[in-house]
Amino acid sequence: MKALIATRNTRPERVFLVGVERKNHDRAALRDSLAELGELTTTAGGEVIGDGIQKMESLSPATFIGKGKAEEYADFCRTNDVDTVIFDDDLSPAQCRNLEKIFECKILDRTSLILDIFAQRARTREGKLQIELAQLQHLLPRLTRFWGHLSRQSGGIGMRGGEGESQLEADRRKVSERIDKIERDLDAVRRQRATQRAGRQRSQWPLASIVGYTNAGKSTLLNALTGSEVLAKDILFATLDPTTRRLKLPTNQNVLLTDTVGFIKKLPHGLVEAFKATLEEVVRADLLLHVVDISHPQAEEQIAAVNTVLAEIGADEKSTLMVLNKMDRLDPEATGAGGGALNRLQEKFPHAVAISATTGEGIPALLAEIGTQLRPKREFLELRIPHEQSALIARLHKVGQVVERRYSGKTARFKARIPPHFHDEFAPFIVS
Ligand SMILES: Nc1nc2c(ncn2[C@@H]2O[C@H](COP(=O)(O)OP(=O)(O)OP(=O)(O)O)[C@@H](O)[C@H]2O)c(=O)[nH]1
Ligand SMILES: [Mg+2]
Repeated sequence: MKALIATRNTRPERVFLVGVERKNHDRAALRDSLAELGELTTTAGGEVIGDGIQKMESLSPATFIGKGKAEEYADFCRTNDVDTVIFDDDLSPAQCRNLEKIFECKILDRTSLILDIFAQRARTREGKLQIELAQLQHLLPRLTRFWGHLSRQSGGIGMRGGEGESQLEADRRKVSERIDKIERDLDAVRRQRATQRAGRQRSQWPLASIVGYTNAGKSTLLNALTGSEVLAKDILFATLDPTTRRLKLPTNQNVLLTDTVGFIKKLPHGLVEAFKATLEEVVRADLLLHVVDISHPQAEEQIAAVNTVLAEIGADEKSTLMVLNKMDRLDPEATGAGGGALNRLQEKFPHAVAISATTGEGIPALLAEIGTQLRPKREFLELRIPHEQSALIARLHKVGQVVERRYSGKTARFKARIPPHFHDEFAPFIVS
């Protein structure tokens, strides 16, 4: 890691946050979003000095917020010695440049901040390459003028990350060469990964992936279930690179369990794109364990944000087990925020399992549910059953999933999926 936070030896970077309240939008949600932006800032090593919210009907193409408001905030920032202003929404390169002229300091958006944190966390070669690619693609068009300014500051939030930083100084041709090179390198890393995966596939163990909002307790759960020691910490995006461990269920069934990067609201699309390979584990999984921090006041919004990202990577139709974590933090008597959410979620997801990854409460029930969900796949059969065997036909509909039926002709014909242990019952009627 070349540049940790630039001001480490003096003081943390002083940051001002800006959010915009649009017509018909929920003010509380915006407050939460800004609070989260504040957490992200702290995680990146900055210190939040203040924030501002502007109400707007439509955004300014030139300066995002109104020009007058920008000047007002700029005054505050000058008086309070602010180094960096971070917007909760993505800015266009032109907006960045214009705002920079008004504020006369570094302007970042939520995406740049998240990219910065990812750059700090990346450990594996693949993770580093992916993040560098996303950084080059996002930051490059936004760094025309203020790069000179940044190089004097030698880094700081938004600007760390080995090669990427030095390359940004170079001309655009060099940068696009660098992008090509990273893409080639990533290709090689991914091929290697595919080979490893092929090895695993031969083992025929089902794959379960732990997904969820950042800081929900995914790594803690992996550790609790498999006795491994993945870093679990009360910071956002502690985990970036996936870890897979074998889990042996009480039924002796083996499962491969993968812990991976957490999701967040407004996760930059470029980053999702860049992390597609890492997230392949999620796409290929037979079962998703969606871990929710049930003690978080925004638990339900976080579930929605996770589902949005799952849809983006094409994993929204997977069978998913909801894991309501951090139960130990709920007051058992609570009828307040956490308790209410728990009831609602248990109603919405009847198979949800409530656990505490730290105390171990609910883990046996979770293991049992994983076993149930990963029972061998259903068998696809074509059957001909005489009409008079109505009890058997009724039974087929009860235990199996009938996908096609034809009652005309001497026998009724069905195409159906049935659990393998019912095979014998229907065996006499299977069409070869
Ligand atoms: N009280 C309580 N704390 C928990 C529980 N599970 C996890 N934590 C804490 O929550 C914090 C985040 O846990 P992690 O396991 O790192 O969360 P994660 O989902 O892997 O987070 P990222 O990798 O950063 O996305 C840590 O401080 C954990 O100790 C729980 O059941 N109860
Ligand atoms: Mg983690």
